[in-house]
Amino acid sequence: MADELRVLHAADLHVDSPLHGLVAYEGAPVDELRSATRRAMENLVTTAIERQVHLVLIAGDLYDGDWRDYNTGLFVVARLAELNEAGIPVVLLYGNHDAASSLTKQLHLPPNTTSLPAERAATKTFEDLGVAVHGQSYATRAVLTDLAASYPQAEPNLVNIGMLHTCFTGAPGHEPYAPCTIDGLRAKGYDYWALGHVHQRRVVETDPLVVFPGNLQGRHAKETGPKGATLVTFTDGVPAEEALTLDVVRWEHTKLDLSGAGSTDECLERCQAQLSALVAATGETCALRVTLVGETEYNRMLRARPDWLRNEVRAIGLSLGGSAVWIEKVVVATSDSSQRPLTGSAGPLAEIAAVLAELQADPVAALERKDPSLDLLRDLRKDLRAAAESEDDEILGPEELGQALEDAAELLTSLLTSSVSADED
Ligand SMILES: [Mn+2]
Repeated sequence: MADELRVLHAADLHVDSPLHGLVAYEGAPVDELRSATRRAMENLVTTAIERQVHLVLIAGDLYDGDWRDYNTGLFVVARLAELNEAGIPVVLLYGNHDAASSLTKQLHLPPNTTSLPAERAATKTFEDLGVAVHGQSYATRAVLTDLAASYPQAEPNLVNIGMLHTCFTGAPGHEPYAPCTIDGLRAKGYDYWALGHVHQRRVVETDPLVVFPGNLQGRHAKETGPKGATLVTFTDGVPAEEALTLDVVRWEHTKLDLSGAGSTDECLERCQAQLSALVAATGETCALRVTLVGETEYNRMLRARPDWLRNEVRAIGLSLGGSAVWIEKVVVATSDSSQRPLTGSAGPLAEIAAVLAELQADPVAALERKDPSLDLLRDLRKDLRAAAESEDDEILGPEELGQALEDAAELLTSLLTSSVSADED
């Protein structure tokens, strides 16, 4: 057994995943965004070779789903072949996204790569490294049993690693895929658990060490912050983990403070200064959701022309130079305390205010019962329209829907109150 054993643990590569919400506009780094999952896998391979790791583990959802064509498979084979060339073995298993039942196309993998079977838990032993890797793939998309329960006990005198694609103990609103418990994992006597499925990096437990490395590359606006893999170094059999950042496009949400801005130009100058600082700090291609905040008398103007504002912010992104910036969305959350609220007034405005309040009280229910009042707001807000048509709860959850509704209500309010003011003048 080597004195020091280095294992690179990745999961949820989702190679060739479509990037949700990718709107192409002139100058946007669309190619960089589209190829991000592939470039991140290239980083994984380069890093494995540079850090001279002994073993690479991929804990499920290597693919996003069925391949559009064989090129997805060929890309992955070519990357695994580079590791083969470098003498680095790979053990992988398939998860809910790339379960055997979901993939209609298959290719044989290079000889360094072992894919763990879906029928039963299996063990791949590397005598030269002194390592036993245990795990099981998903046979179907929805595996709801505790797979780990049938994993074998640790093999004596070896470093034992368990690989598992799992929701762990579960989270509200998520399917309970291959749930497990920390006691169940501990009972196997392994030295390290290489988990996959949860896209947020998380060290679940330190004794034994249990880690979700998170996904290798963020794929949409909910997957913010640095992404990558976990390097596990075993010294005399004792593991220590180190998070490696390997993504090529960084998703971020940023708040730009426009408090007290005295003109629309000043609003834009403030955006420019704050975005430029952020992009310099990130140092790579950014996919940004920009939220404008603060108390400004230009609140109404900012809200009234969303299309103009979005493109002004895109233009700022393009003019920053250096790293490429793609503006995913511009959210206006500014306020103006001098603005007259709708509530309290009598007549049609008060009625509209009441309808809005009802919708906002439970936006999800309003959406489900296809409340006719939503139609008006949908015409005002593209994302609200998209929410009504989308079934993908990953993209627009109750929180985002509430926000979209709030924005639409604000916009409607400002449109209505400005026209009323104009009539009064
Ligand atoms: Mn998964």
